[in-house]
Parts: sequence; structure tokens; C-alpha cells
Amino acid sequence: MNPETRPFRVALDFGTGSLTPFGESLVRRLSDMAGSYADQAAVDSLLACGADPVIYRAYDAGVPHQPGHLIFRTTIIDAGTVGSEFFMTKGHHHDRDSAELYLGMSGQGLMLMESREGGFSSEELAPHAAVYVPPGWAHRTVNTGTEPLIFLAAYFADAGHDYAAIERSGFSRRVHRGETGPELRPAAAALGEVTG
Ligand code: PAN
Ligand code: ZN
Repeated sequence: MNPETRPFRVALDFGTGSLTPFGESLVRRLSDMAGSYADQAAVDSLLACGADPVIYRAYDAGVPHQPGHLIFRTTIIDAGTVGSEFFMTKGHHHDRDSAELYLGMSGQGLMLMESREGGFSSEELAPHAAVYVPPGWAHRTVNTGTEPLIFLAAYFADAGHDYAAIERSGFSRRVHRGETGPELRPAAAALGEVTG
């Protein structure tokens, strides 16, 4: 434990996701997420016409990354799609398998979770809902609504983030805007739809 860390409080704005007095710690644009979306033609044409939208941002409470501490941060995923696939986070495993707790603050979304053993689960994330991510489950959050999706996540300070496996093989399911609402589709089928 860092003996210099005193108890503190932050102001949480449920409407914007800001975490005062802290500033934005992360901004990910479409160009930062190469390969994440199934429809590469849609990615290319957005980038070619100069549109490189911000997909999501995060505010971090600045807790030290030392064992025993609990990191917490808000994420704001804008509403939108790339092709028919909803805006989402890159998704990751934690280097050290450990749990994480998500709390919905505003908007409507879906969490995709996948275990190292091939298990899959999806849970809706919305205000008044908390989603528990057990140790060893990769997680990605998808904004399935028309407003920004805002949530708070808390995880162990020594968990670390491993993006490589997800960048390599993605999640087994993708979330698309369907005729009647969000549709969870097998990743292979989603790719087939784009290329076929
Ligand atoms: C979250 C995520 C945040 C951004 O705080 O880090 O939503 O998503 P990516 O890290 O996948 O870009 C969390 O799960 N932290 O562990
Ligand atoms: Zn995480």
C-alpha cells in the first residue's frame, strides 16, 4: 500500500461521465482500433473521407497502480455504428486474472464476456445495473443505444491489461444494429456478411 494515499472523494457526473477533479485519461478514435470492427470497408471509407470519430473516452481517479489499491474509472462510449456494428471498446483480458465490477450510469449497452476456456456470456449494462466480471473473463462493452453509454469500472491495481489476444482473434460474437434492435451475431457470420 502507498502510505501517502489518503482517503478521498470524487464527484461523479452521471450525465457526462466526468470524474472531478480528474481529466480525461484515454481517448480512442476509430483509427486507434484497427481490426476491431468486422466491416473493414466501412472503416476504410470513414477514415478516407477524413472522419475519424472518437469512439470512447475515460476518466481515471488516479489511484496508484500498486497492489492492494482499487483502480476506478468511468468510460463514455459514444452512440454510433461502423457499418452495422455498434461502437464498442477494444476489450481485454487482465494480465493477472482478477475480478472487475461495472456499474451502469447512463445509456444502454451490452457487455460481452469470454473465458479462457471458451465460455461466453453477455449482460445488459444500464443505469441501476452492476455487472460482475469474474477472474479470467475477457470483457468488451458495446453501446447499443442512441445516447452515450456511461459506466464506472473498478478493478485491482495490479491487474494490468492484455489487449493482444483480443486484437488477434476478437470475441466470438459481435453486436449489430438489426431490423428490430441489437443483434448478437457469431463473429464468423458477421465477417461473412461483409465479405460475401
Ligand atoms: C475498463 C476499460 C474501459 C476501456 O475501465 O478499460 O472501458 O476499454 P478498453 O480498456 O477495452 O479499451 C476496464 O475494463 N478496465 O479494466
Ligand atoms: Zn477490465
